[in-house]
Order: sequence, then C-alpha cells, then structure tokens
Amino acid sequence: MDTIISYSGGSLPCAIGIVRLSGDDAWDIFDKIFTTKNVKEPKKMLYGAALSCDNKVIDRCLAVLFTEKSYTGEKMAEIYCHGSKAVVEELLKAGQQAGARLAIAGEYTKRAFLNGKLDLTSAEAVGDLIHAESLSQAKAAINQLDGGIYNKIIRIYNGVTGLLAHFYAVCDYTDEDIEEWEYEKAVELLTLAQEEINKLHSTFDKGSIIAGGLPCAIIGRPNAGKSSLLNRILGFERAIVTDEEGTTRDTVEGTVNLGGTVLRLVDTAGIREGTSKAEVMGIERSIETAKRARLVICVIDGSNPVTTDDYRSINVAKNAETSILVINKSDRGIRMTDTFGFEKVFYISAETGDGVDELVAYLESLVDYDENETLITNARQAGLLQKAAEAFYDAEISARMGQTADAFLLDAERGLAYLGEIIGKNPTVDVVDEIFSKFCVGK
Ligand SMILES: Nc1nc2c(ncn2[C@@H]2O[C@H](COP(=O)(O)OP(=O)(O)OP(=O)(O)O)[C@@H](O)[C@H]2O)c(=O)[nH]1
Ligand SMILES: [Mg+2]
Repeated sequence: MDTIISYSGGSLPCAIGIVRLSGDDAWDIFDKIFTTKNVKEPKKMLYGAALSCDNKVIDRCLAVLFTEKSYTGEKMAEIYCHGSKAVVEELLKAGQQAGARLAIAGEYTKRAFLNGKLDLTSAEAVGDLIHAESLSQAKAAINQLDGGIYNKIIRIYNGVTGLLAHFYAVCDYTDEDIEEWEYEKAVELLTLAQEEINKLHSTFDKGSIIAGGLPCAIIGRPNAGKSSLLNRILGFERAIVTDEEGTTRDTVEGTVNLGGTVLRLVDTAGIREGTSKAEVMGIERSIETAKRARLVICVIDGSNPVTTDDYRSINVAKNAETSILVINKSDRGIRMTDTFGFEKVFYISAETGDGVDELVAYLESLVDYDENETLITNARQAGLLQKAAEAFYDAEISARMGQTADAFLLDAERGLAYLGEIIGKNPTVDVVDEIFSKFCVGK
C-alpha cells in the first residue's frame, strides 16, 4: 500500500503532537524526516531530531517504529514532536516530499480493517471510543473493540455458513461422502440463530441510552419547581426560576454526567390551561417532549393541595415509557399523602437539596453498566440484526414447510449477508471456502 502521513494528536498548539506514517515505505520516509544516533529498531523509543524539507533540525523529540504487527497491519512510524503548528506542518510537508501522501479521515483504521487487524464492529468502536463523553460510553466501546459484538455474531455467522456449505455440497457433489442433509437440523440451527440475534438486538435499548444519553423530561404544573430541580441536578443556574407561574415558556436542556452515564434533562413549560398563545405552544412542546423522553419526572408541589393542573401532568407522565413522581417543597412540610399510583416516588426539596441525592442515585441506577456487558450501541448494527433475524425466520419457515430449496437458500443467504455487513465479511466467499475446507470437495 502507498504510504500515508497525518497529524494524529489533539488540537494545536499542545505539549506533544503525534505525526504518523503507515505503508510500505513508512520506514524509508521516516529515515528522511527523523534522524537519530540510536539504532533504528522497531518498538524502541528513539530520541532524535525531526527534519524540515530542507533537512534542517526543526524539533528534538521521540519516535517509534512498528513492524507489520502494527495497528494498521503495515509498517508504521510515529513521531512524538512538540505540538507546535509550525513543526507539525513542516513535518507533514517533509513527509510528503519524501513520498507519503496525506491520509484521509479514518484511513488508518480502514487499513487495519482491510488488513484483518480489526473487524468492522471493532473499527466502529474506535470512533465511539474517541468520541466517548462518559465512562459508560468508553467501557461499551472498549468491550466492542475487544470483540464483544464480533465474537457473538461470528458464532452465528459461522453456524449458518456451515449450514449453507453443507447444503451446496450435498446438491453439487453427489459422489462425495457427505453427511445427509436434513431440513429439521436446518430449522433447529436457524431457530437458535434467531434467538441469539434477538438477544443481542435487545441490548440496543440500553446501548442506545449509553451511547446517546438518557433523554429525561421534567414536567409538572407551573411553579411546581421543575426549573429549580433542573438547576439542582445540573449544579448551576441553567433555567430561570421565579415565583411567577409560567416562568418557563420553552424547553430548556441540560446535560449531566451521572456515574458515568449522560443524562439529557429537558425542563419544560408548566402544564395548565394556557393563557397566551406562546404559553399554549410551550405546553404543547412540553407534552411532545414527554412523549419522546425515555423517562418522565413528574414534579408536584407537595406543600399545597393537588390541583387539576397537577392531574394534567400526571396523565401525561402515565403515558410515558417510564415515569416517576417527585413531590417537591418538602422544606415547607408535605401535605400530599397520595402517590397517584406511581411506583417510584421521591420526596425532595429542590430549594435545600434534601432528598435530591436519592433521586440522582435512582437516575444513575437506570443505566448501570457493567463493562463485561456487550451492548449494541449503534443503529446500523441494530437495523442489520433485525433484518438478519427476519430473513432467518423466513428461511426457517421455508425449511419447515419443505418448500423449494431456492426459497430457503435465498432467505438464509440474505440473513447471512446482513450479518456479514455488520462484521465486514463476505458470505459468498466464506460459504465457498467452507465447502472446500470442510467437505474436502476436490481434495
Ligand atoms: N420552599 C421551596 N420553594 C421552592 C422549591 N422548589 C422551587 N421553589 C420555588 O417555587 C417557585 C417556582 O419554582 P420554579 O423552579 O420556577 O418552578 P417551575 O415548575 O419551573 O415553574 P414554571 O416555569 O412556571 O412552570 C420559585 O419561587 C422557587 O424558588 C422548594 O423545594 N421549596
Ligand atoms: Mg420553570
């Protein structure tokens, strides 16, 4: 492969920058832009000087060479120069003059994939890890990078590949001594494949929360203390709080990293019979926000009797996927004894902070993540898993009904292609390989 060069460090200027080279000529090009008195051997830190296009020393720094066992599966070199714009630009220029070309975004990881160092799910995990904002996101990405998803999918993929190879071998090579083909066995295997795919797919629910954060709406009647609660959880005055009803007219968002998981809180306009055009529109927006949220926090002023507006909010909350009741203003004394059928109820004071820790601990617990858990965090993978399960279901039905081989094959191959798309494998090639290696056709 041709040799690529790029700056791979943080935004400049910074203390240390990294210039990377990868490709057949990486070491030769490195020789022209880095000089050292050390013996140039791989995996050893070299101390020396980075050189400009006209062979002048522009930095004194460190570098490392890698053999084809590198990240990309090619010869590589990394120069840890000072993170100065001038130094980095000159090094990139010198590298290009010596025969490298500038890498395009993601090209190192693409090469790692093409050279079989990473499967597609692991390659995607690299991007997720780089963009992780919370500890849970990073943990889920490293699990995926280490093959968590790949290992689960490849087992199913290999199972179905073997099944199809067997089918073709029986049909096409009748003289060979091959185990008899039975549709019952195919049904068994395809049922198991669907079960495993569905199990993996079901982790997307939690995975999407880990990846994108937990969308959480705070609703309630005006003056219940919604904005006060938002500010209390965020730890700063994000929303305006006044003692006038209808202070918040639009949604106000705030993001907080709770115990390693991102919570996307949305404070909303107090729900009541609207008084002005803007307020009515704001209230409609509150109801929409509650519908889209994964969790609705319904806030009630517990120091006052319940009102019809409280019931409006309670009804909206009850229609949500998950909702909890927060009875606020406990510092004024709670008069509210009813819990309106909510399973989870918290008594707090957004003003003094009393009881808020318990509420926050509960929110954290909703997205507890154990690093050994493999989660589907990306919609592409989830979509393909679903399609694969559907295709295997169709194949299973065809096999059960003893329909023509064509119908069964078409669906099973379609399912395999979807799985292949997730991990970056080509089922046509793999089925043929399997026919030859396992069934020794042609010997
Ligand atoms: N004593 C006491 N007062 C509170 C508490 N929470 C909020 N308040 C007060 O209640 C009033 C309304 O608070 P907000 O947070 O603005 O209420 P809201 O639900 O956002 O109201 P709207 O934006 O109008 O819908 C303010 O005067 C707050 O200081 C609490 O726990 N105890
Ligand atoms: Mg408000």
